[in-house]
Amino acid sequence: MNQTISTSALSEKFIQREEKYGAHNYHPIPVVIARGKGVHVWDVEGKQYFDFLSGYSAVNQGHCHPTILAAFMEQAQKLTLTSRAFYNDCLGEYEEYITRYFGYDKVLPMNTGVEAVETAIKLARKWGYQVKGIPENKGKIIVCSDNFHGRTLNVISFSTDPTATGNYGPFMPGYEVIPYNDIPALQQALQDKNVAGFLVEPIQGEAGVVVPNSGYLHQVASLCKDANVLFIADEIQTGLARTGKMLACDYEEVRPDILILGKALSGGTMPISAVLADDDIMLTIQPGQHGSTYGGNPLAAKVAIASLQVLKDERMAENAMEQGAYLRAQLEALNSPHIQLVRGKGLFNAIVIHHAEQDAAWKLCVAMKDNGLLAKPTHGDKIRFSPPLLITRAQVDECVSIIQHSLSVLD
Ligand code: IF1
Repeated sequence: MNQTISTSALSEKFIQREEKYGAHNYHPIPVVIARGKGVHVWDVEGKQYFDFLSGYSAVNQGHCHPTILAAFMEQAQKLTLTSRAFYNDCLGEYEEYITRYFGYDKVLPMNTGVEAVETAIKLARKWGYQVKGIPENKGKIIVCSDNFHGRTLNVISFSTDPTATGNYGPFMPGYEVIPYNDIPALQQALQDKNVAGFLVEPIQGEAGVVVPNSGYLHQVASLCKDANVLFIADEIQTGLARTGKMLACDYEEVRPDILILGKALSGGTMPISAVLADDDIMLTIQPGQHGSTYGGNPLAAKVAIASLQVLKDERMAENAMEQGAYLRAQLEALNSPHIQLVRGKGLFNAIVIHHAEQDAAWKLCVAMKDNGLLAKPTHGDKIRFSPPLLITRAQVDECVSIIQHSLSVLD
């Protein structure tokens, strides 16, 4: 190793190179990660951290999970992509596996989360015209304020976050925004006979882990059913054991008409997303009417099966439930004047910072980084705490002690 480069200077080199050659669409915490294993990552200087972001819940199974990597490497040496112009010998196995896993007739495989959201909206519109009988081009989708469903022009068309939408217009029509967690507003919006679907996050992520009232999803499902409107759940972030159940919808035993999954479907190894629905909805899309070059590729098929299997085999939902409750209790027990609120379900949590300084959450995240724990502020005063789902109780203790120690920067 070059003796003249101090450890922080090494990180600085990586950071400056990204700054110079990469678009400035992110403002990362100043840490350069080079390796990951389970709940830990290591920076280029070899310093170890707990990962409390888990790639925005893509790494629920932990970094570089051996079973997922084994499936990846085995398939990568045989066949990676055929396109959907031909059949491949993995896709059917995956389709059968995931539809049985979640109890739907069919799956439509895509890559990124936002592509799956786009797919769900296209499905809802087609169903609206072909099954429900909505007049041509009148179809409407209801969404919630403070939603986050991705970053395509269509999907930001119904964002209420000016940072996401500023100077990107004109936007796509056909959406109505209602407040989140507001049943009367939904009832009102459902009066319109041209509504095809209601798209909702079971817990709002980007808004700062906003958990709706108990019973909300149940009422949503029943109101949508009564109005002949599709209940579309974006479980891209809340799904796959993150919240302590396989799906956040399982808490209220509701079954969305269209279920959207992404992120942890690959355990963080590649972009894999999926839309699940029954035949009356899914078969409204016919050959040539939708697709993707990479969607349903054999590598993704094998990786997704392994990623789902690992969640069950290692009881990750159960562990998320147990460690999440413990984490929230321990954070509350800190009784810190700087923590206004601890909220979440399972290992999908956030703290709301109470402090006069605007950048207090950022400062705390930098202090936690220095002390060996990585997290990122969202919407200024909130910090998400979502470690990989295999975290142990002893590790939670260690993390809470790091957080406690770090909070002193706000004194
Ligand atoms: C970024 C947030 C998390 C999502 C839900 C769809 C998507 C996402 C519920 C789109 C993506 C990510 C993307 C990431 C930041 C991030 C995020 F803070 F913005 F809200 F995770 F909490 N539906 N969420 O959460 O999935 O196309 O990205 O695969 O920087 O944009 P994608």
